[in-house]
Amino acid sequence: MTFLEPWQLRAEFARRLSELYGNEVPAYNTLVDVSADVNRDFLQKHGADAERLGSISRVTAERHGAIRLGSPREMRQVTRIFAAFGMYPVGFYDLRDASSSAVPVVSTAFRPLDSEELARNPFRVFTSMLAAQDPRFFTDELQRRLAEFLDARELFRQQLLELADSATAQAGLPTAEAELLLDLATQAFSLSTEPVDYEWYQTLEAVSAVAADIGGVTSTHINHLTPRVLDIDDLYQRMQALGIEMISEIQGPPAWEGPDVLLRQTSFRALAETRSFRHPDGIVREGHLRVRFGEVEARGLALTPAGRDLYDRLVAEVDELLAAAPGAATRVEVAREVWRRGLPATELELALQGLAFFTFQLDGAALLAHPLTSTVTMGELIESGIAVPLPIVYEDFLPRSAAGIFQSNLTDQGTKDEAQTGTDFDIERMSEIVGTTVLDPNTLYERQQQASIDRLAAELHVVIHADTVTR
Ligand code: OOG
Ligand code: NI
Repeated sequence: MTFLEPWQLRAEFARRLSELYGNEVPAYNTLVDVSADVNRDFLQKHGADAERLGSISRVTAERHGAIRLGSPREMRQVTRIFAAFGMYPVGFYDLRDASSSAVPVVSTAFRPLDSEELARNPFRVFTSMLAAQDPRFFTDELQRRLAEFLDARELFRQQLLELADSATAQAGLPTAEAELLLDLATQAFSLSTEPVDYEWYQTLEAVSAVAADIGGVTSTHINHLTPRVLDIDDLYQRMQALGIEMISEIQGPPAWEGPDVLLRQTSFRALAETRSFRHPDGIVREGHLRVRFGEVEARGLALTPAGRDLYDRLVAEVDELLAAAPGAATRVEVAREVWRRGLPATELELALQGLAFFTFQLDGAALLAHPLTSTVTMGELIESGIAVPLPIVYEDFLPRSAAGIFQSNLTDQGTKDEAQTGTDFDIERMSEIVGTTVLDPNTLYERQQQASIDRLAAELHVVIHADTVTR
């Protein structure tokens, strides 16, 4: 291979980060091994059906990473680096109000956009930026000190940024340069051995452990790297059987008989890692930090805006029921009941009600049995079996789960002054920050679904009219 295309660079980047993180956090390797076992057993049990939401080769290599940066300048730089790997910002997540602990960050996720690119390697990185000017978390004085500290540090070397730009411009790089890009990019996310300023770290930690993890050190690092499994309940049980303490429950939708939607995630608690600290007396001593953990995820169907509204209503109903009868049942038990009442039990029903995104495959035998008129609706094509819906997998994140993941690893609530008004952030503001349009995930899923409907219409020589499915 003399030239590496973006997807090849991306796959190799993910592989190297995985190797790096496995050396830094050995428990991650256990998680990856158990995930591989779970996936192999699931495939054996379910055959081809197991691959409905992604080929086994994709799922086996699939990871998401999480990183945390300090400023718009750093966000713009990382955007340039990820572009070299064919990863672009998708979605906006505001985690500042999503949990009761102080999590002063706003986030986006960098990922491939096209289904072909995702199929080749779906590596994505959940990227958070410290909301360093939010007065609910940081006093004026602290804001000033933070800005000074963040302005002075350099997370990404000039050479790395220039190589990344060159890879973006050429849609890839010749081997020798690719090698250098990959080295520098991987290195930029390794845990630094440089002593941490003890007093400064403590000052930030009093506000939020997340703020200290981001703004208390002069470099960045991977917070976690997450493999994907086809059966997260099985994974959870196997990890516990190995004596690894998991967080108390699986985040996101409950386990139930119907289709898996969106994203389910769980993690083991952050492990104590040795770090060196420079104390006010000038002496460097060893200490421990618990910030990095292991997470695992299972992905389900992407929901349409209507489906997502329904999902959000169901989640709110679960909250209400739990609040009305605290301790009577676990969140997961309550959610399962609410799901059974509220969510269609089959993929076909989700498709007919326009609640999830699909691509469509033509069934020739069904077509022979049902002669078509020149105009039809998607609903008619699905009901007659002519259009077979194939689920589109959810490629993004959930703010509440993300906040739950952050929170489950905080031992201290931190502080938040609710009397202050928070700084405004939204997807447009995030676009300005990263220097390129942050895409709305729904636009991407809709585009993929519509392209499939257009192909079907062309194959069938019919006009497909809008109905629930297509709206
Ligand atoms: C990111 C937490 C969010 C997910 O999978 O939802 C996340 C972080 O802890 O930095 O990774
Ligand atoms: Ni994560």
